[in-house]
Amino acid sequence: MSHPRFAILLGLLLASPAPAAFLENERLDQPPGKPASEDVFARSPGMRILFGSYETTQVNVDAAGRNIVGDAANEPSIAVNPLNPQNIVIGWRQFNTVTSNFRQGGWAYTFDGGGSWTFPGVLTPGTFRSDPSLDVDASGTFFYESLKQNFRMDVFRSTNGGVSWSAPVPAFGGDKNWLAVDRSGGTGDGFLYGIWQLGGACCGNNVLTRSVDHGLGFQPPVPVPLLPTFGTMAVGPDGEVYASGVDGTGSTNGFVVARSTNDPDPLIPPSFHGDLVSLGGTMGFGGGPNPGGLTGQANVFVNTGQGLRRGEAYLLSSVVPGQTTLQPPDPMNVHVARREVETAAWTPPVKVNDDTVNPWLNWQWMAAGSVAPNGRIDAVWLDTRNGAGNMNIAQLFYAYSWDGGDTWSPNVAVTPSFDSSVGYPNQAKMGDYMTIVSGPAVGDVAFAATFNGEEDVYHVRVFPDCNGNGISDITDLADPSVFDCNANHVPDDCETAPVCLGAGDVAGELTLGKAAGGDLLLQWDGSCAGGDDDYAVYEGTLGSFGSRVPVSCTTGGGTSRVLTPATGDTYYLVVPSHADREGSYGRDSTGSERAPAAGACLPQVVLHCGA
Ligand SMILES: [Ca+2]
Ligand SMILES: [Ca+2]
Ligand SMILES: [Ca+2]
Ligand SMILES: [Ca+2]
Repeated sequence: MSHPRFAILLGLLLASPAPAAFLENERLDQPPGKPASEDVFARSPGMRILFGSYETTQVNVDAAGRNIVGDAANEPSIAVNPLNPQNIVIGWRQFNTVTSNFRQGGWAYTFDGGGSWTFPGVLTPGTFRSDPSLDVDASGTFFYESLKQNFRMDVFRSTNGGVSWSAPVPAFGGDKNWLAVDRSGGTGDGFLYGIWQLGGACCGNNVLTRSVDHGLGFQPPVPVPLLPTFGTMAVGPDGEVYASGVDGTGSTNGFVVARSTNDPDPLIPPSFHGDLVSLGGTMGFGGGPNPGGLTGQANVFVNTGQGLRRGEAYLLSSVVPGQTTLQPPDPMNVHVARREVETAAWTPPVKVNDDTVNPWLNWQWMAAGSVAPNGRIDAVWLDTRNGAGNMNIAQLFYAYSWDGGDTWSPNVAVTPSFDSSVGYPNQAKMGDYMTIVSGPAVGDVAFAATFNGEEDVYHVRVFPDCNGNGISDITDLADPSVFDCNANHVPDDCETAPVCLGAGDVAGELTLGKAAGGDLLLQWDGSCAGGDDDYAVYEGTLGSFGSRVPVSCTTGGGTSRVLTPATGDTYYLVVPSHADREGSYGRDSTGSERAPAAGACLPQVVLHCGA
C-alpha cells in the first residue's frame, strides 16, 4: 500500500463492531479555569465574513459584538422559530477558557435572521454541560436539551425567543443525546422526544423518553430497537418519530433508522420498528480531521410539507465509503438515502459531493442535512478538497436537491478555508456535529470554525443562488418578472435552454352572472390540462377583438372571479397558466389559436390537451 497510515486508520474504522468504544463519553475532565472574558482587553472584532453569496457571522460574541479572545465554542445546535424565521436560537458547548476542557451550556439568540447575535451567557452557570440539542414547537417555544456530568439530561424551555430560559426539568438521559419536537398539528403536537446512547446513560436499553406536557415532565424511558446511536431524530407529518444512528447493539456496524409504529397517544408509550439502512459505508468514529470525535453523525429528517413528497424520510451522513478494488480510495463522502412512503423501503444511497476523487485526500466530514416544507433538501459539510492535501484545511460546503436526493446541485463553498485543528480546548475535536434547519428559501446553519485562529461558533444562511446575486433563487422567483417555465425551481435565466412546460385551455363554458353592486361574476370549468394551477382573466371591447387587456393575472387557482366591468360592451377570456407560461385563448372560427393579448400576463406555450 502506498499510504499505509490511512489504510490502518480505515482498517480500524471498518472493523469496529462497537462504535462506542472509539469515543469517550462526555464527562467532566478538568476543573474550570479563569474565564477569558474577565480580561476586558482580551477582545478582537467579531467575525463577519462575506464569501460568494453567503455571509457568515460569529455567534459567541460579547455584548458589543466582539470576539472574546481565549474562549472556545463548538458542537452547535440550531432551532428556528416557525412563526418568525428571523428568530433563531443556537446552543453550544461553551469553554470559558481554551485552557480547560470544562464546558457549559452556551446559547445565543437573534431576531434579525442572524445579522446580530446576543450571547447572554450559559445555562445555570458553573454546571458542567455538554451535548446541546435544541428544537422548537409549533407555537415558537424553544427547548434546550443538555447533558450533565452524571449522564442525566435537563431540558430548558424559552417562551420569549431564547432570551431567557425556565428552570431545568430532569429528563432521564445519557451521552450523545438528541431532542425532537412534534410540530405536526396532530394528536402529538407539542410532544418532546429525547434519545441517547446506551453507554453512559440512566436506564439500560430504555433509551428514549417523551414529554406530553410541553416539557414540564418526562415519561419513563422506553426501548428502541437497534439502539440508534450518534444521530438525530425527527418527527413526521403524522407525528411519527424517527431516530437515526449506527446500530447500538453492536451486532452490525451499519446505519439504522427506527420509526415509531403507533399513533401518538399521551397514555400509550411509543413503540418502534428498526431498519438497517445501507448508506454505502460506515460512520467515522474518531481519527482523521476530528481525532477525538465523530467525523460525522447520522441525520434523519422528514418532509412535513404538503407536496408529493410529504412523509418521505431521509438519512444523510458523512460516511467512510465501502472500499472495493474498482473504487479509488476515498477517506470520506456525503451519502443520502430516502425512505419511500408507499413501500417503506429505503432507496440505494446517493453521493452528494461532486469532487474528483483525490486518493486519500478529500474528506467530506461532519455532514448535516434537512428538508424544507417545499421539498428542497439542503446538505452542508466540511470539505478538504481545496486543502492541498491537508485534511485539517476545510471549507463549509453546500448542495441542494429538489428530487428527494436523487440528484444534487453543483457543490458550492460557503466559507473561506480554516484549520479545523487549531483552538481545541484540551480535547482533540471540533465537537461531534453541526446542524441545519431548512425553510422555504434558505437553510440556517450553525457550525464551529476557526476563522480568527480560535474555535468559535458561527451562523450562515445557505440557499440556491444560480445567478449569484446573493439572494435565494426561491426569493428571486417570487418576482413575477423572473420565470421558471420548466418548474425546476431554477430561474430560467440561469439555464441554457429550459424546456418550457405549457398550459391548456378552459374547456366548456364561461358563464357570466351578476354580482353585488353591478359587478360581474365570471365562472368557468377548470383547464383541460391537469398541471395548470392558475388563471388569467382578459377583458376586451366587443367589435375590437385585439383590444383585450389583463383584468387579473391570477385567481389564486380559483375558477371564478368577480370584477367591475369596463363601460361599453365587453367580452372576457380566461386563460390557464402553468409554470410561468400561459395557455390558450381559445380558437377562432377558422380553428386557429387566437393570438395572445398585448401586455399578456405571461409568455405563451399552448399545450393541446388530448390532441
Ligand atoms: Ca473566541
Ligand atoms: Ca471524499
Ligand atoms: Ca439568486
Ligand atoms: Ca427553470
